[in-house]
This record gives sequence, structure tokens and C-alpha cells, in this order.
Amino acid sequence: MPVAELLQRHAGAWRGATAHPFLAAVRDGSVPVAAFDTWLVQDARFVADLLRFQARLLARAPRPAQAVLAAGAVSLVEELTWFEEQASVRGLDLAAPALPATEAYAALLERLDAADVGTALTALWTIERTYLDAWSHARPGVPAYREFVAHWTVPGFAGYVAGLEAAADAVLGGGVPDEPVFLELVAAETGFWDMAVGSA
Ligand code: MP5
Repeated sequence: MPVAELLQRHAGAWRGATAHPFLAAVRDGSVPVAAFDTWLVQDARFVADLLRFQARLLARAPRPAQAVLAAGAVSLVEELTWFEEQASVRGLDLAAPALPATEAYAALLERLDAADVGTALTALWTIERTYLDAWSHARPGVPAYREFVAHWTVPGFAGYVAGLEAAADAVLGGGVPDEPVFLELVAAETGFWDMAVGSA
């Protein structure tokens, strides 16, 4: 079963993570600044956690998955610089403590180190595909947030997500992706938006 089929099988849960009120509020500009800033600071922490997860996954990835994972790791390092720039423009402290949803997500990523490579790759694809679909939902966004919407909707990012999908499908080799892990990630993504909204 191709990993993309998970999106149809669990369409309701997927909508919860990708058509969240936070994204609609980014689109129409009604998102409270405090909620957006909380999201930004916590997401910078998440990306740092994701880079560590991805580096560990790269270390054990089979040959056909190495290129997409290595290129993605370089992009994550660049993205951390981008977050630092955005935080500085907005006067935000990236050293603020992690909130519970961020900590829970980091713990989930650590647990995935024990999963087989096919499951871990499916997880990484799920994480990135969520952001592609979620920010596409916010398109074009009011001018204040347009740069953020563009960041996760440019063709290069969609290409990266497609590369992860191909790698996951290749490693799974027609086997069945781990649906409970997929659903855990979708719930973690939904919880992340909830955290931002709830902080305002
Ligand atoms: C991503 C993210 C996408 N930044 N934050 C969460 C909570 N989920 C997914 O990852 P990337 O590396 O920023 O594209």
C-alpha cells in the first residue's frame, strides 16, 4: 500500500491536522499575534529536534534514501537560520522553554529511532506532508504572514515531500505502512496547532 493512501483512509484526522483553525486565521489575518509567535518559537524548537531525528535516520538509511535525507538535513540547518532571522525581526526569544506539545513531539521522534527504517521514513514524510498541505490551506495568507505560507508551499518544498514519499514507498516495498504511527503523528501535528491557539 502506497503511503499516500493513508491520507484517504484517514481523511478526517488528516483534515484536523491540515485544515486547522490556526491556518484559516493565518489566511484571513485574524490569528492573534501571540498565538503566531508562540507557534514560531515552538516550531523552531521542533525543527531542531527534527534535525536530530533526521540525522539519526540518515545514519541507518538504505542507499536509495540517503540523497533525499541528506539534502533535507542541509535544508533543516538553513531553516534554523531562517527561524533565527524571523525571531529577531519579531523580537522573540528562541530560548523560551518548550511547551508540553513540543516536548511530547520530541519524545515521539525519539521513540521512532526504535522503529524500522520504512516506518521512520513514513513518519518523516507524514511530518513534511502535513506542513505542505496545512500551509497550502492558508494560501495566500495576509501580507504579514505571506512569507511563512510561501516557505512551505514553494515547488521546491513540494518536490522534497514527493522525494520522501518515493523513498518511503521504495523502502516499504509494497508492504503496509504503520497506521498507528501515522495517526500518532497526525495527532501530534494537530496538538501543535492547538497549543499555539490555546496560548493566545
Ligand atoms: C514541520 C514543522 C515541517 N516545521 N513543524 C511541525 C510541527 N511539523 C512539521 O518540517 P520542516 O522541516 O519545517 O519542513
